[in-house]
Amino acid sequence: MTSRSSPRLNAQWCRHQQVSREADCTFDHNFCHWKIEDRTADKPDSDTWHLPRDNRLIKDHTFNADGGGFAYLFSFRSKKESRISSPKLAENTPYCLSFWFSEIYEDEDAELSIARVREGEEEVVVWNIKQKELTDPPVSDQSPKWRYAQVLLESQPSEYQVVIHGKVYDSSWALDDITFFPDRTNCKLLPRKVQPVRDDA
Ligand SMILES: [Ca+2]
Repeated sequence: MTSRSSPRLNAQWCRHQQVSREADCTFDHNFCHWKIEDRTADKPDSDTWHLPRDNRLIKDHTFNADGGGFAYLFSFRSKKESRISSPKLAENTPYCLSFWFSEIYEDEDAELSIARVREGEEEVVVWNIKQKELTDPPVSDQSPKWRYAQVLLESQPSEYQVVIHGKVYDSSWALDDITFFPDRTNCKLLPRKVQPVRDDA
């Protein structure tokens, strides 16, 4: 599994692999180990990130298949926000977080961001994009596109979580194929329009 000779390092390496696998998600059956933060008993699924049923606007990214398999947040002329949080990520490990996202319908107010969170500490936004900044290719009501994104999560001194925060007014965000690559530091910030990065690690 690894050529590292120290048993302690081997154990640490295996744990990092395990926690990153737990945080990976293709959304094909459920949210894996991710949690919808704002789900409440009296709130229908459609008010939060959810798995769409019979969505014909965009195909799932994993299999290019109709009928779901991605996380989806939409709103029709009302401000809506929803967050999903990852399982705990290991300390002392840099991760390259990669995922695919798409926007459906033009919406000046739509925004998507990723923050590093740890209990008792202020959240740190590490990736953020407004829909109006997506120009390559431009947003199209007729043919939404999956866009590749990645961001380096610097090594942290203690466990933490990642939160994906979607905001919409008159559109949708779709998310798919979240993958954490432990110890990969060659991890260019994508897409290029992403801002701001305030990771102070
Ligand atoms: Ca999928």
